[in-house]
Amino acid sequence: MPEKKGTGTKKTGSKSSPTIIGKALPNIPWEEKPAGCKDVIWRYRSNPVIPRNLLSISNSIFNSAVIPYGPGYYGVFRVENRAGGSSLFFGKSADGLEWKLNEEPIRFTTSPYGNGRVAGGYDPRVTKIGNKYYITWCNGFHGPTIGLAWTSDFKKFHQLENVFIPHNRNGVLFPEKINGHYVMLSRPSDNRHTEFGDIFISQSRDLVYWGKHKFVMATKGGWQSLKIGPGPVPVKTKQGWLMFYHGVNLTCNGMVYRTGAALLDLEQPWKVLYRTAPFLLGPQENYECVGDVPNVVFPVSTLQDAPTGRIAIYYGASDTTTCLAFCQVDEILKFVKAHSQL
Ligand code: BMA
Repeated sequence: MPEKKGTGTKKTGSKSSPTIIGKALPNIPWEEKPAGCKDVIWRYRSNPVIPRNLLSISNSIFNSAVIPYGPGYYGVFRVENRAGGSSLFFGKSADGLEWKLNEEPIRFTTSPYGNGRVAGGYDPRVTKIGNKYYITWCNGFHGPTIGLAWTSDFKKFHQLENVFIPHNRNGVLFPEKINGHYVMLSRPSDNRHTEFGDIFISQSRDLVYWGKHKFVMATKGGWQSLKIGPGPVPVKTKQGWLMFYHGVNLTCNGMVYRTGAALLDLEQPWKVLYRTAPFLLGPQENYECVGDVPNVVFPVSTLQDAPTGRIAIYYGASDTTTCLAFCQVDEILKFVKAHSQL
């Protein structure tokens, strides 16, 4: 039946309908862009959010994933202890800014590799799909590969089989099934400080058997010339999946890690619609340039508030601390499109 005019039916495509397809998060950690700032991503004034020595045993706390839970936030943190080991720790916060971390690493209640085992490894991401929170991370298993576990309460953690055979890093699960498949971005690597790396996508019906592997995007000139890898869980927008990623170049002083953004097709996320030629965030502040690994900005998770388009990005700084930055979705999308080079 044709809609009658002027009956007050719901407007579609109105200017005010939010760009982010997702939930409201009214208590998202947020700071307005400082006056005079010309960048599309700006830093939290009180960075770092988490100092390296928050725990008595910690050498550094960085590259960590945060997710809304109940009225506040939960997170899975990469903690390097003072013996040089790296494992995943659980933490919580009421506001996303002040964090309390457990003193002990996460242990898997059930695991195909041995129940009760410590969650060793690094660079966790957390993705909510349905009622479960999935953790993907770089798991040591005859070389780095992608580990996978789930929890519904952050008290009991259940490890599943590793996703890939070595060597692979940066496994990032999309926050919903696409065409009936779980979909994961990753970056095949080697056993060392890999000097290559492109982004690929893999699919699974059951989170056990992975296939339909496809190429997504490769390195490019300048700041992303050595390797690239997916960062936070992609943000669903009306214009595509917004994927922040890290890009690396090699200098006479070592590797420099910066952040870019790309827009992927909603239905076929291996299709890149736009991709920034300039980086959006790079090591400039002292805490990003000086630390255990200098000149590293490594984005790992985002929070977003759909109605306002606010995005908070958690990133690791110089492999030492956890920091926070902010952006507005419409401004990012405009920038990515205006400066795109595929
Ligand atoms: C990558 C990972 C990251 C780290 C980065 C810079 O290979 O190990 O955890 O932040 O190197 O050292």
